[in-house]
Amino acid sequence: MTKRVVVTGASSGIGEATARLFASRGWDVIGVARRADRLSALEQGTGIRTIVADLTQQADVDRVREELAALGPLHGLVNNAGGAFGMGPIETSDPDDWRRMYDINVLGTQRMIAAVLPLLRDGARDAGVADIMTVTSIAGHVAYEGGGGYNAAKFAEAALVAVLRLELAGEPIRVLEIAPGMVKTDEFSLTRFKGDQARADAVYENVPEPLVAGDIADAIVHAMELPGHVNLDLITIKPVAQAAPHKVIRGRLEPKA
Ligand code: 8X3
Repeated sequence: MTKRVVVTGASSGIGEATARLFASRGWDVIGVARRADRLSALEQGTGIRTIVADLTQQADVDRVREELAALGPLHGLVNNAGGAFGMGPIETSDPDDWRRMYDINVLGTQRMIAAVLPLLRDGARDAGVADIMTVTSIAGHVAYEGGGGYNAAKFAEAALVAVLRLELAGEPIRVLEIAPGMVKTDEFSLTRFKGDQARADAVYENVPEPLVAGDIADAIVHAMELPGHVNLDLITIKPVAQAAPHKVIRGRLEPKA
């Protein structure tokens, strides 16, 4: 049986890598994102279908639900769309950045879950299990200076996942969270620093092997391909060089003499 999965934020980074990996492993994949040009590139040669949508807009999410309902049962939802805007202290943060972060990281995730739960229940009937995987962050679990609105949004998103797991208890639906630490992608830090490439590059400077999008995709697909009774629940994933959001080693990792 071919399983069907929806991946949000599929136009770049973790979402794109996850959509591609699922497709290469035989899943029927629908990628959702705002940028049409990137989504058509994702479709080329992969068999991935895409839907252009902004998950901060309820009308877009309603359209996504209609398009998905026409395809049939759904076996997985990967809530990956999100991001950080700004990294200033709370005292000087822009509330508009906070609002945008809450809107996409928290409300976008809530909207998608609400929209596709009936289809996931069809998938669970069909395959014995269905999955809701949400990509949060270590910033959803550990506060750090400058984390401000991103910490607040990701803590809220992690809380949403925890509540959902309680509310869906009794159904064959796994509620999973993956909380990545430092992942070097083209856009995460560039977006956070509003296009300042030098500041974005400095985040990863001399860090021995930060994670890359493919590492997170591997973990997501692994978790969702495990036998249906096994729930990885909360996956925290960091490069070895990162002990905490605020403790990152630069230079070589070496055993002590
Ligand atoms: C990104 C990880 O450490 O920058 O979600 O908060 S961190």
